[in-house]
Amino acid sequence: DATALIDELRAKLSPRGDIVSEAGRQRTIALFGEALSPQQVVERICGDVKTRGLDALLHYTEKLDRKALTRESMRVPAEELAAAHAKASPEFLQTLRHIRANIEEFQKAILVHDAGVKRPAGKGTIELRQRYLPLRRIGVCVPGGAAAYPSTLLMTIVPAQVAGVKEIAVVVPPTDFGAYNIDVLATCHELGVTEVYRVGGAQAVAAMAYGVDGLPQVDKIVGPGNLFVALAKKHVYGEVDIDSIAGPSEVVVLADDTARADFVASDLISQAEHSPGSGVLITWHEPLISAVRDELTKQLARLERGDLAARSLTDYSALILARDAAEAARLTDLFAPEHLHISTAAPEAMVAGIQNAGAIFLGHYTPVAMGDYVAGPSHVLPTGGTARFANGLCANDFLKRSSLIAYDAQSLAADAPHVQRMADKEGLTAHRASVDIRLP
Ligand code: HSO
Ligand code: ZN
Repeated sequence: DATALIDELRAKLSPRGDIVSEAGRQRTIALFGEALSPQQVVERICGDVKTRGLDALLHYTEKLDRKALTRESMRVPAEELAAAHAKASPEFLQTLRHIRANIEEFQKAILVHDAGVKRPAGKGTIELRQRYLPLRRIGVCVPGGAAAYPSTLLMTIVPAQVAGVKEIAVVVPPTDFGAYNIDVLATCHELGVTEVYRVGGAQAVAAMAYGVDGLPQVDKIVGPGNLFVALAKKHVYGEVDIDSIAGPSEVVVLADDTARADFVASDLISQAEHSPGSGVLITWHEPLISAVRDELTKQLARLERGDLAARSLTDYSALILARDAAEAARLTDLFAPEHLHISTAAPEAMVAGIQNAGAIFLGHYTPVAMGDYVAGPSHVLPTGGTARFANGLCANDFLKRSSLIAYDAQSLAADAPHVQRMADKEGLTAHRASVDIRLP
């Protein structure tokens, strides 16, 4: 039964911090002298960074990432960023600029602006306004374990810059796919980011949340990461703001009889390639199921990361036959995917019936990769079923708002009776007195 299958997939895909794996047992015993769950590991690391600061950050970087760094060497020197940029090919730089311009265009278009009302009251006026200002300083997590992600730099930093954020710190693990990756460093330089730190994991999140010597505290932490990064962001939330708790990448492909099996298979594999990642096909056109299954086998065999994608597809994926389009939409809402690809003849008509999806890709010629890399909306999106209530990252997430309220003597007098009555109800006499004292 499809509903049960989706529940089961959801359970497998949500980041779980309470499970102690055998590998985890061994590693945590070596590090902490006892077996701990990922959740407990994160609590230890964050607590330690909070109290011991830089020493703890460097200690965990050495133990977990096998890199002995210092206050100075944990920060990528400006010359190294410039050198990486100088070595970048003209084509790569052109692509970075093209993508940056696309993201800027879209994020500017959706940026919210100050708004308010002028309300006449008695012989006076009440002026109300909502004012938006950029956050002062943010921290960006960039993964560096399984692959290098210059695209994630673009998809987090450009929206922040559009919002007007001036100080941006990037943390990226000290790995070949991370802070020693020339494309990652070149992208930082191209975006004008000068603060890049060779730290990752829960310790990097904690350092940015609490601030340590050499890495000042930020106001908000964004960007994806592994389970430890996700749990650490959840842990420090409240001390700083965070974007969301990111889990494995997911796509649901909704397909009708106009969908090509080879296209659909390529879409499922592309998110599974993130490893772990999930690809779910939901169709009401029965022949597509076996056609896609055959295509998956064919395409996986010739892919570079085919074995990784294949493992994800066996563990986290499904090909689901729905009764009709309406049931397909209902199952999609239940799964609440990070990405939804509507591969049907009239995708716009289907969109109207779907409530829960982080990003929606319309039509046969809009694979998720277009959004992952080039289109303009951020690829940092709600996963794990959180699309039920959470949103993809955008420029507005880097703004904070204050409400501005202004009365004059006349409008104060006009509204005074309402304050008096409410203050009396609540028994807060000083509130009332602060109005009474201003009345003629
Ligand atoms: N699909 C990923 C983003 C990404 N894809 C980065 C390629 N590079 C999460 O939405
Ligand atoms: Zn992707």
